[in-house]
Amino acid sequence: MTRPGPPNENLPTIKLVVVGDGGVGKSAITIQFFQKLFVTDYDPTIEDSYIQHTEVDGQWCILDVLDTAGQEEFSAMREQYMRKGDGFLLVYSVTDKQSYENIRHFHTQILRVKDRETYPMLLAANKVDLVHVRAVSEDAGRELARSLGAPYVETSAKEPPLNIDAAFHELVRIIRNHPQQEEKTRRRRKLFGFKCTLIYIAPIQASPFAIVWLHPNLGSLKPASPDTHTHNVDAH
Ligand SMILES: Nc1nc2c(ncn2[C@@H]2O[C@H](COP(=O)(O)OP(=O)(O)OP(=O)(O)O)[C@@H](O)[C@H]2O)c(=O)[nH]1
Ligand SMILES: [Mg+2]
Repeated sequence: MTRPGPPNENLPTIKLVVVGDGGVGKSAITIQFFQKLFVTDYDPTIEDSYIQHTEVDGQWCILDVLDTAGQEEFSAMREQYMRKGDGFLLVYSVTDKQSYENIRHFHTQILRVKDRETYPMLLAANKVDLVHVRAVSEDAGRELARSLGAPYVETSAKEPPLNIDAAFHELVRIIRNHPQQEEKTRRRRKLFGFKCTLIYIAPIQASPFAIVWLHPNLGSLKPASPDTHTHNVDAH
């Protein structure tokens, strides 16, 4: 008997964002999850998007995954994609100590952009198949995860893949179970919900400075949208 496919209507869309340093395997993990193949070449990503119907614990959803750029020259795009994510896969490579240390920066930046004390995240220690050049131990990885308050998973995108589906599914579970009580977890309250900005105006008679109150929606300039490639993949 064939299993029923995904229902056509009212499926929730869950947006996952894969972050981490350049070369740690974000694209390899994402392509292994969506296309079931291992990409051996390193082709630095600018931004790629993948969409697929996925069933996790008997519940279907539309999984919208953003594979981001790890290279430093694209770091200006980070805040923009961080705003979009419902949950984040924080990836480092066990062969690259610096990528492990940089995870804290991604974690801090996500919480700041989201203005929360906690947010759904999963720490993935990738390339564990490369045992002979491993530079970050499992203990160190678990310790980092504990300090960030995120679950830990060891992954390999290389054949045979290790914990790739498990990582994405676990992140969906974390998002589903994360309380939506925005107000309670706000890191700081803005005074009356407004931002205060000091601007310089032309020197007239009185003070050359003026205090200007900006509504939050008007207070930030959004950078231009980067080129985003979208891949639609069949359900598996
Ligand atoms: N052995 C092994 N190699 C991997 C694994 N994951 C990725 N790689 C290799 O590491 C290199 C970089 O992988 P990418 O997935 O392109 O890295 P990335 O994090 O997407 O890099 P950016 O797009 O620059 O941020 C490629 O040559 C991959 O084949 C893994 O689990 N095991
Ligand atoms: Mg990439």
